[in-house]
Amino acid sequence: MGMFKKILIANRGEIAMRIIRTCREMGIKTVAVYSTADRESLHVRFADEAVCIGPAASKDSYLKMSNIISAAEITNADAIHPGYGFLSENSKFSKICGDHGIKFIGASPEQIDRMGDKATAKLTMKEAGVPCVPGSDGLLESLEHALKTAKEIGFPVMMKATAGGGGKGMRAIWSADELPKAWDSARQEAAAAFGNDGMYMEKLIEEPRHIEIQVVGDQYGKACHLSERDCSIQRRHQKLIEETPSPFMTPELRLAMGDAAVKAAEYIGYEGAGTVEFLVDKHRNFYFMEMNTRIQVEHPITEQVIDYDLIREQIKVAAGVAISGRNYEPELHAIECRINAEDPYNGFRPAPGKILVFHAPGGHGVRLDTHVYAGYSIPSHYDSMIAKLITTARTRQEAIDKMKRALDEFVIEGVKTTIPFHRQLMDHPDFVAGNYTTKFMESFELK
Ligand code: MV4
Repeated sequence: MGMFKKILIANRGEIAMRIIRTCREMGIKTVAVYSTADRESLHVRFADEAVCIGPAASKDSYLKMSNIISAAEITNADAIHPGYGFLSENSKFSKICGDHGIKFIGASPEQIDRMGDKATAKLTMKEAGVPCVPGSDGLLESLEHALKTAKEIGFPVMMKATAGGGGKGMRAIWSADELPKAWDSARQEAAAAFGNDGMYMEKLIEEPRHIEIQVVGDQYGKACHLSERDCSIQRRHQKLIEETPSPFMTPELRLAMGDAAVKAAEYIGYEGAGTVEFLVDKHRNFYFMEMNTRIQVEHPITEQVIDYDLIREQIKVAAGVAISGRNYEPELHAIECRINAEDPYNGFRPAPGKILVFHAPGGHGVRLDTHVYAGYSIPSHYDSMIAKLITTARTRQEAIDKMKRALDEFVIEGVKTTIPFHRQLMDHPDFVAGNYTTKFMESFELK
C-alpha cells in the first residue's frame, strides 16, 4: 500500500491538532474539515488545506458522512483519521471510506460492530480466554430471565445496555424487588439513547478501579500492548484525570492484564490502536469491561512514559507496516488533567465564552495538548474540553509536584475552567496516596 500522501482529519479541537502534528513530521499532507463555528479554529490554520463541511451543529458537519467523504474526494485524500468521538467508532463510516477506496485509520466495520455490542464483545472475550465478570450468557430475554439470572449470579448485580457504554442504561440492583422497576427504566433509557434496549447482567464489582490497557494490532495478526492507564477518577462517566503507571498495579498484575489484552486483540485480529478496559477489584482480580476501537483522549500519558508516538503508529499500521510486537512497560510516571471550560463551583456546567488571557505552563516534563489561544471563542456546540495538561517525571510524587507547579502557572481568563478543581485534587490525601477507586468523586468536596 505504501505511505499515504494526504490524510483528511475528520475531527476538530486538540485531537485534530495532535494528528496534524504527526502527519507534518511524517511528510504527509493534511486536510482539515471544519464547521462554520470553527472557521477561526487552530486546526484549520495548521492543516495544508481546509474544507468547510457544514453549519455548527455536529449532525450537520462533523457527523455528516456525505460532506466528509466529499471533502476527501475533492482534496484527493487517500486516508481519513477520525480521531475520537464523532465518527471514530461508526461502522457505517468505516465501510463508506472503504467503499470509496479511502483508508479509514481505525477499525474495520466488523470489529467496530463486534466490540460496540457489549454483550457480543463479552462473549467474544470469554471465547478468547479473557477474564470476564460472571454474568448472563448474552442478552436477557425477559424480566423472568433477568430474575433467574440475578439469583444464579447472586445480588448485588449490574444490569447493562448492550448498545451502551459510559454508564447509560446501567443499573446496580441490590435485591430482587428492585429488579422489575430497574428492568423497565433501564430498557426505556437504552431504547431512547441507542435505539436498542438489549440488556445483559453481571455480578456487581464493588468499588472497582478502571484500568485500561493500550494495544496496537497490525494487518498481519500481530498485537502488542503499551501498558496501562488508570482512569478511575471520573464524574458521571466523564474521565477527569488519568495516570500511568496505575498506583494499584503490580508487576504480576501488569503481566496478566497485558497478556489478556494482547490475547483479546489477536483473537479478533484487531488492526489499529485500541484500548481494552478492565474493572479491577480490591483483591486485584481483573475483568474485561469494554474494548474501544479508537484512539483515546488520554493516549498522551502512554506516549510520555514509553517515548512513543501512537498516532504515528496508527498511520503506519493503516499503511500496512508490521508492528515490532514488543510490549512496553512504563519507564516514567505521567499524569493528565483534562482542562474543561466548565465551572467546578457550579456542578461543572459548561462555561463557553471568549478566552481573553492565555498563558501556557511549560518547562521540563510539561506537555500541553490544546487548540485554544487568547482571543479564541469557545463554541457551545461541542464538548467542553479545551486542553490536556500532562506532566511526566521519574516518580509519581515528582509528577504530582510538577502538575501542581504547572497548574499554578496556567492562566486562562475570560472563561471558567476546571483548573482550580485539579489543583485541589493534587493536594487530596487519598489521591496523593494513590488510594482511590471509581467512587472517589462521590466524596470529593471542592473548596
Ligand atoms: C460495572 C461496575 C461494577 N460492576 N460493572 C461504568 C460504565 C461502563 N464503563 C461500565 N461501568 C461500570 N461497570 C460491574 N459488573 C461499575 C461501573 C462503573 C464505573 C466503571 C469504570 C469507571 C467509572 C465507573 C463509574 C461508575 C460505575
